[in-house]
Amino acid sequence: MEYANLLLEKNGAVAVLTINRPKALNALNSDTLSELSTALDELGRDSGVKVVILTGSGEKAFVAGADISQMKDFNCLEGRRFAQLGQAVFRKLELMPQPVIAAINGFALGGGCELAMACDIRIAGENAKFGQPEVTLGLTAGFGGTQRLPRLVGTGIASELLFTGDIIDANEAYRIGLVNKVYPLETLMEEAQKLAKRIAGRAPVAVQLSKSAIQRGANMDLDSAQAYEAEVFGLTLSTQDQTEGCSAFLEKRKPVFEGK
Ligand code: DAK
Repeated sequence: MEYANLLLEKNGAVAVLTINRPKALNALNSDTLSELSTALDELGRDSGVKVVILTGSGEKAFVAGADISQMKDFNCLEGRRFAQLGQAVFRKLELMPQPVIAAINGFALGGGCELAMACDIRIAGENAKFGQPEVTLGLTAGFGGTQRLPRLVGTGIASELLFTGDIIDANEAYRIGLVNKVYPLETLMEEAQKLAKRIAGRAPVAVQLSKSAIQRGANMDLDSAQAYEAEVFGLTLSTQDQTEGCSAFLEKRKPVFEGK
């Protein structure tokens, strides 16, 4: 499918989804969010795709936020609809079967930081900048930032970022645990691909069930989450990949997983 504001490239088991509005620093307007929703559905249905990399077009921005030019004229109800659209798309990222790696190649501000936080793993270029500057615009974060940022970095640091709107660089983002790794921008996509291929080489059903246990378990109490983990673990024992993985270990050879 063709998208006006996205590029979707599938290469074997890894798909690269690029937000492609470089002139507006890849800001998210409602059309882009709707396309993102459709693209995630398409990828989620594609059993050939094992890992998705999400990035921004150009060398300056991952996503510089929700589109301020569109947002400024919203009335209350339109604002609520926009927030609901963004929240639904970001939740879709968390609940789609495949892991999603955010390759953050520049500004990840406001909705851009929130988009990165909805991905499973974040790696950043040295030029990346992060922040939730909504309060500088008279807004609150509207795409889950008040919820995901404290869960990722703790309430104190999240509150400071959300109350000040301060922008932090990639090293500070690494220090507070907002990103897993920082690379020179020139090697960011190569590193993202390496990581994606490493994950894609593992048993696909087990990887997807791990994602499900992490994401769904995060919203459960410990007992319910562990019960879900036990169900998920039991389910892996019904897969051919589990037989292959354990046999390969005992036979001292590399496993060949088929996602079955
Ligand atoms: N929206 C729209 N256009 C943007 C944009 C954005 N977020 N960010 C940049 N652009 C556009 C600029 O207007 C400019 O367009 P032209 O003037 O060329 O037409 C072009 O991208 C290049 O930007 P600059 O010329 O400003 O580039 P600089 O290198 O000088 O500065 C910058 C880069 C990232 C520091 C600067 O562009 C900037 O501060 N951008 C705004 C960053 C920001 O504040 N982002 C957070 C947006 S607020 C909610 C739902 C969602 C949200 C809140 C509530 N509800 C419904 C309740 C989320 C809010 C946000 O994300």
